[in-house]
Amino acid sequence: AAQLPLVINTWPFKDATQRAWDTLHSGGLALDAVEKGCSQCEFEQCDGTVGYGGSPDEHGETTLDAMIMNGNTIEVGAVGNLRRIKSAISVARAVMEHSSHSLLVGESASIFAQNMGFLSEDLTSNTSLSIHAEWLSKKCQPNYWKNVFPSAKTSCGPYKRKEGQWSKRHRMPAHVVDVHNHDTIGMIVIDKSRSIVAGTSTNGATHKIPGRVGDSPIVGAGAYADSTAGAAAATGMGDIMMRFLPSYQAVEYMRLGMEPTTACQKVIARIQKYYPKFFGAIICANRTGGYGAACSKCPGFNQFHFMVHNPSGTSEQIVDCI
Ligand code: SD4
Repeated sequence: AAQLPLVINTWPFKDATQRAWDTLHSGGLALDAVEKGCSQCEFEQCDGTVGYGGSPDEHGETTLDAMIMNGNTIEVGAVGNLRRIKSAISVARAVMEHSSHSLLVGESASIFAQNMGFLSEDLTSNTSLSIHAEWLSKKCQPNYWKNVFPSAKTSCGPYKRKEGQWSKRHRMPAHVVDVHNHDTIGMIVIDKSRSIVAGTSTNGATHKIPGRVGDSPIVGAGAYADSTAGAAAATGMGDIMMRFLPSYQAVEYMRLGMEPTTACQKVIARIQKYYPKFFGAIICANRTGGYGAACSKCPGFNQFHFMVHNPSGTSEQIVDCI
């Protein structure tokens, strides 16, 4: 049976779940719980795909995408392509609370963060440097995109790009989000007062073209929250998923009375109509604390793991992909 409060997040990022739960337990609001939970992953560099030191872009730089949405007020703060600042979710919250804007990007977002007192630091690590160096040393990358875009040619690194020419194939990043290179933290928290907050944090897609912003900081794509209906958060191939506003869609399905699991499945099925082998998953929670998840089956990905914490305890849950 549905119970409140509820913390649910993508992937088995247990410490993030615990941190969010502890935040609620010590009197924090849903907003604080989502911020602290996602911060925990940024700090731990969950799977190398959240926080600093992972997913280097074509130039070897790690940049971060994050958002937070308050489902009571429908306020949002987000950052895309954030440079040199480790705590992306907290900067997103600062955008929400200390500006009248919803999304800041790139160097300007970093300057905003610095002005707000966030520490400016190098986001590269030995790991991200070696991922980048290895990629540069290879002539052509294994083309995961073939599964998604059957017509795609082998995609190669930036050295193959002719100056000033942006052919169709070069619009695809050489090697981006796949099952071995996944993991945005997406988190939904419902506190005792039934406030619903959703958030995301990620370092995006490996070897992305500098300037690429994924789905995670896009309202309705990476996450959505409306305390009168529910919330959702997505993970996977952001370049594809953001075209469907999956989180918004899932919340709207729940508003119409659909069960969370069904809402998640319908969203995944819609994307599959256009991209049958895309890699992605979504988690959903309705306003009473019911929750669900769904994922898209693709090579190497049959099951999706996510975390749940409510008054009955904490558990890692597994859903079979459709
Ligand atoms: C992105 N959605 O930037 C993110 C990455 C991700 O699981 O979630 N991977 O596309």
